[in-house]
Amino acid sequence: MREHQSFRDAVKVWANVEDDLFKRYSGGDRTMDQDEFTSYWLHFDRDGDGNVTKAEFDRTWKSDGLSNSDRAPFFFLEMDRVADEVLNKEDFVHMFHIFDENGM
Ligand SMILES: [Ca+2]
Ligand SMILES: [Ca+2]
Repeated sequence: MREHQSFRDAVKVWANVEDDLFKRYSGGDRTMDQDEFTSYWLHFDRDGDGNVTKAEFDRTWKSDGLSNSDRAPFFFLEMDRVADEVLNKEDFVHMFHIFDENGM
């Protein structure tokens, strides 16, 4: 549970800061379904192989001008729910449930 808690905190910080981006991908209705959620995260996947590597995550984070770029590695680790050093659909499913539980 401890682990979930820190992920929730990370998500809250991130979602507040990146509200506009979140809105853009949620289609303006302020909620994300699983497809919207997945397509948001897959925009980090620069080479389109379905896996977001740490390097891709860092690069996209910076090129999007997202804040807290010093925390990007922390977010990456928190989001890598199936710990294999890449983010992909298997992780997004877990992440989505946590977002959902969190009322986001
Ligand atoms: Ca990739
Ligand atoms: Ca993973």
